[in-house]
Amino acid sequence: MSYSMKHLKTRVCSTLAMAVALGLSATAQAEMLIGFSQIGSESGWRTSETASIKAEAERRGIDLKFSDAQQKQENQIKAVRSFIAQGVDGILLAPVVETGWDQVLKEAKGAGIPVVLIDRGVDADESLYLTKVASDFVQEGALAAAWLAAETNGVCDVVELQGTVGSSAANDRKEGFESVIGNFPSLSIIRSQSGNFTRSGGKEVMESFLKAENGGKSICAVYAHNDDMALGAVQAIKEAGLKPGEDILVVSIDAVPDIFKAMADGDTNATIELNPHLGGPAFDAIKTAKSGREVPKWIKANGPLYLPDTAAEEYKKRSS
Ligand code: GZL
Repeated sequence: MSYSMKHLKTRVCSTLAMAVALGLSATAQAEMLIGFSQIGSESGWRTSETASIKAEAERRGIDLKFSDAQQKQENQIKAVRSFIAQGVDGILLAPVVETGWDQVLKEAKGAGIPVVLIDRGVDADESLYLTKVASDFVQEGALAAAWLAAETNGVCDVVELQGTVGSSAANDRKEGFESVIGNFPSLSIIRSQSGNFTRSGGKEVMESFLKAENGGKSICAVYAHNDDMALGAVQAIKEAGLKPGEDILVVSIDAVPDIFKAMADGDTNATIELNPHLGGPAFDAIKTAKSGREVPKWIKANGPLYLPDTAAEEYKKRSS
């Protein structure tokens, strides 16, 4: 082998060795190793939540192992078991539905690994998880209903686009909305079905409601458990020859950038903000627990209601 080839080989080997050493030292320096089982990417809000949590982990020097469950609980359970096997310092779990978590949460607890529920809750003993970092969905549903009652003087036949069946977000947003409209005898939900938090799901279900309700003429408003379904409903209402935001009022939750564009265009009427920046409080909770200090069982992250008067400005702020 010629000198230059031999020299080149030595150079490549020493560079590789240095890269490995640097890589190992970087891993060794990671503040924490955290597993994150995310539901999927079903909505604009979910995508921004994932991006925010990844960015926060990066900023803190946390080594984040990410798993996208494609909205399947069995994939989330597999991911949590894999994180346990990796001996992570903590687990973030966004539970797609409320039930079926006891066994895997017991396994994490048995391994001494704290689990932080992020964005949604579970129907399991509180002792099985460290804390829940999430909004109060009941309050969000109640706020949506209070706005609609004020907007319609308590007289409105509403169709409801529910979120994922069995999810705490859908269950609680429905509960909150119904708790308020129960005070208004002429404000009622005439049809309700899940659009699974997706834009296409919202459009399909709204099309069926319009067909069933005299082309939509007997529908006063649509309450969508998230903005993506509301935007799908807006498309269906337009295709039925009606004016969304006028012929049929539209109220939803999440406050994603596109809903502010729709509001500014007069197609929707109100949205309630759902904070996607849940990584910071979640990582802090794990650190607090590891230092032996108490963590509250629910770390709330609620947001305000937005109306068309600030929509253009909010859209500009959020889409830049
Ligand atoms: C609620 C969250 C919901 C959002 C949807 O906190 O779980 O799931 O409202 C998302 O956009 O799909």
